[in-house]
Amino acid sequence: MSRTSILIGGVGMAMTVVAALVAGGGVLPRLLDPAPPAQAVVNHAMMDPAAKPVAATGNEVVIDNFSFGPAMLTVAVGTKVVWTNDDADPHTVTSETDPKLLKSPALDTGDSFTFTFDKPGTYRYFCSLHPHMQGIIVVQ
Ligand SMILES: [Cu+2]
Repeated sequence: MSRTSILIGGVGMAMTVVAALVAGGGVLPRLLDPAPPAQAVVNHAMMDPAAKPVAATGNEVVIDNFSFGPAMLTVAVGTKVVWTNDDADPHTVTSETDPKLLKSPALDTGDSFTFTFDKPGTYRYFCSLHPHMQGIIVVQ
């Protein structure tokens, strides 16, 4: 065996080791990847089975097409939540249980209702005009 072929063999083995590290570790290519666009990150998070619950954040619920969106909203204690009716029909925000913490008047198109949640808990509500419309605010 010539000196050259030994050298080539050594290089080849070194490259095999690197390839195995890359394939097995998975960390190196991730670090080298350019940052994906923001949209891709969101999609990944939504599809990642480990990323749950998929509770929405923010403090706004939009009423449209006879539904509350998001149907489930998680907020921190002290958050003022705003419901806005973007639907053509009037709707209400009404607690499911008594005493009714949430008790909005009928909200016409473009009307808003706000409520500040001071205590942690799970608050279920519905529209008293269309009881099949239901939503949940989780206060943590
Ligand atoms: Cu309604």
